[in-house]
Amino acid sequence: ARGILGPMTTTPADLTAAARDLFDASFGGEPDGVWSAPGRVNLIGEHVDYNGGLVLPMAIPQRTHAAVARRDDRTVRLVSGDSDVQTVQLDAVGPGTPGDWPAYVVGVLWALEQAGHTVGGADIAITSDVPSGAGLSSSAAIEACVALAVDELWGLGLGGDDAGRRELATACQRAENEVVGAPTGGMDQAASLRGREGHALELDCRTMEVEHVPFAHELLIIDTRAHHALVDGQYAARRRQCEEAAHDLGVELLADVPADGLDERLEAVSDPVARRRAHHIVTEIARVERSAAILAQGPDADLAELGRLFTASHVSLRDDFEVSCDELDVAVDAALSAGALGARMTGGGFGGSAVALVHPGESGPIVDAVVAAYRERDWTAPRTFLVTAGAGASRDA
Ligand code: GAF
Repeated sequence: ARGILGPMTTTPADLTAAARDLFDASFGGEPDGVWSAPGRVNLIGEHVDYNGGLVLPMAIPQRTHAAVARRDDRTVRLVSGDSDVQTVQLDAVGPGTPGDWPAYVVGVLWALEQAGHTVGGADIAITSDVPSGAGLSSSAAIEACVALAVDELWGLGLGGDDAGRRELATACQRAENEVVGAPTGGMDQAASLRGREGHALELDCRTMEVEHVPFAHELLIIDTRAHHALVDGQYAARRRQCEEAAHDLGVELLADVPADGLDERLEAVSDPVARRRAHHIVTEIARVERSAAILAQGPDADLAELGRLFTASHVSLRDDFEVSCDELDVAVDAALSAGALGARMTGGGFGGSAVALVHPGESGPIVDAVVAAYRERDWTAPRTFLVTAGAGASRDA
């Protein structure tokens, strides 16, 4: 019994129709439109965004769809495929309120108001095939499709170009940081709103400037289905350790630390744990730069070298940054033994997904090897799927 491979069982058209149906069943009638936004996989550059370095994510074909109608009051009614209708008053939204998934939706409205835009209430029905809790940014996908819908329905004029989308991404990140209370960087929201089909996003997280790099290869995503506790606390702890190292090194951001003579430079970091965290960040940024140079070679790109960089990134995340877990390590090791060019955990870690770079048409044995390794350990079977770079957020209907 293989993991799920190949085409998705739902299509974007199915999900658009499902969002309309859910809207009608929950609120009655037609929405003003349906908008969608993708999850993302990060090729390389993990935990680098909040350290101001370069990252290389891409949008995936899996998307979250929102059927939305504008209201004349300040009430937001929202429903998703697996929850009942919830009602939130916009004036009650703020740091920590509301809890749970509605925070990702109304947090965006709140953040846009905080940025000086005029928005109001809405009825919102959400459907999605982005696996949640899988490290594939289902939360950024919700934020991004809601942001694009609100932008259009209130005439904010931001969704039509990259500069405007960058502002929407900032609002989405602020919703997540301040309303949800997760101290993330801005990579995921940028990938979801600014991604381009067939391209990875070379994102400079200091300036939030983007370059779209053609990337046509298929990637194998392995969702370990491991969801570890304490994730939020651990993520925040990593951020603090990076800030501590930057402080000891006398720089604002770890992206300011040159990679040459690193071990000597890092002697200035007094805490050995913070030193290892900084070692990961500085070496990871160098790996992203090399990966970007490889992708710039286009069809002649040296995929074997890119694969080695993937694997080195995993080792560094496992040993220096300590955000991997057994399920991710086993997935990576099994994929490599079965012939993957490279493999690594992707996203925040502590569970979630691994990504493997594979020769075209050769993912079957790799999936078999990962599934067998999980079966041997009596672990829940992983979910696997092949992806190519998908499009950023859009209006669909
Ligand atoms: C999560 C965060 F949301 C991102 O901002 C990023 O830090 C990532 O973990 C790690 O690279 O997805």
